[in-house]
Amino acid sequence: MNEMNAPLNDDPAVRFDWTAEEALALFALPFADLIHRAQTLHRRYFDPNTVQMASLLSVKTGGCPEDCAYCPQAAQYDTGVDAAKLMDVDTVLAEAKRAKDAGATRYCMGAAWRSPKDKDLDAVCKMIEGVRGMGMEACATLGMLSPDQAKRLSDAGLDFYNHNLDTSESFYSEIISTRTYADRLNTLQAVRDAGIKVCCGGILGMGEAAQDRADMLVTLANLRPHPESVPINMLVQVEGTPLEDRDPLDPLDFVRTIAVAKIMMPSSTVRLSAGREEMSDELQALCFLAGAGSIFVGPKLLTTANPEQDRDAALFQRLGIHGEDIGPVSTDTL
Ligand code: SAM
Ligand code: DTB
Ligand code: SF4
Repeated sequence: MNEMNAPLNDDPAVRFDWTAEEALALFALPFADLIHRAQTLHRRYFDPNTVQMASLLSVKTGGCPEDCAYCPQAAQYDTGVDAAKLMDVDTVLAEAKRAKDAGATRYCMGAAWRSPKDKDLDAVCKMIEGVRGMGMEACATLGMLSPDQAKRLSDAGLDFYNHNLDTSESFYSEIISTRTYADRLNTLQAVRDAGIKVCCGGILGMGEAAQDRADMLVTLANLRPHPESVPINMLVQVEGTPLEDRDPLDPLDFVRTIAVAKIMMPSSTVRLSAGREEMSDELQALCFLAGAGSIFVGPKLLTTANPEQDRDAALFQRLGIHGEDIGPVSTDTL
């Protein structure tokens, strides 16, 4: 098993009763103390010099009916992203094979849907079966799911489902009006009930307050078990979206959020997700020090740019990081 499930865990550091005050107190720690604490907990579960590399493919791009204010794929914003139909299964599997040959061990497929139609799920299930048949783990992010849909994905062999809370419940309504925070939590529950591992995190730099970052982490860390993966995205400001001109977040507050996420969910993989294209190598190094154990690789995320693989390879070499698919290391070896 790659990422350890919290119920199997008797570590008192893996808790589900976090308060916003505790989270804010972590954010307020001196930077060195915060990073030290996060890195110490990270080492309890992960090899600190190994970073997992995940590949991402947009299998259905653009034309989305939702109004997520950050998203270049929302049909109502003029962002230059053209709407495309769901890719055919063979094309997706040919791409997946290329990723596998390049060393990927997990393949993530994203679709710009509010929720999938049952007919679309037929094709997505074939994609999942194909990816699993190549010996890779499969991950998907397709929008909201009903319990029946989650069950179908589980039966097809889906390992992970990505569905982000994105921000705190109180800031959420300023970012998305077409669905509720409760809708998001219901999908997460359906995914969990279907036996699929949960990948759930958020976006920073949308104009949220420190309290919102703390509240989002409290909601995530009080899910029982914790999401196995926690993607922390830095907003990619896309022209045409309502958030194109947001004041950028202090990069050290981004690092702090990764560290607090790691302290609150130490056995989970915290993923340094969108926004790396704009980050310096030094900022990414701080994120790894704060406990980020995974990145997306390849020149494109879903529609926006991501660092070229040679830049990542050079960064890993400078840092002595080994890039691979990782799981938690045994605590008795540390
Ligand atoms: N439509 C599905 C959904 O919303 O769940 C799946 C795809 S959606 C693009 C996946 C995630 O990408 C979003 O939840 C959000 O966290 C992230 N994302 C989208 N646009 C972003 C941006 N401009 N900057 C950072 N993260 C972004
Ligand atoms: C996540 O939290 N970040 C990834 C993945 N899950 C699917 C997506 C980031 C998308 C950034 C905007 C884009 O490229 O369209
Ligand atoms: Fe659609 Fe997902 Fe983008 Fe929201 S984040 S507009 S649901 S693709």
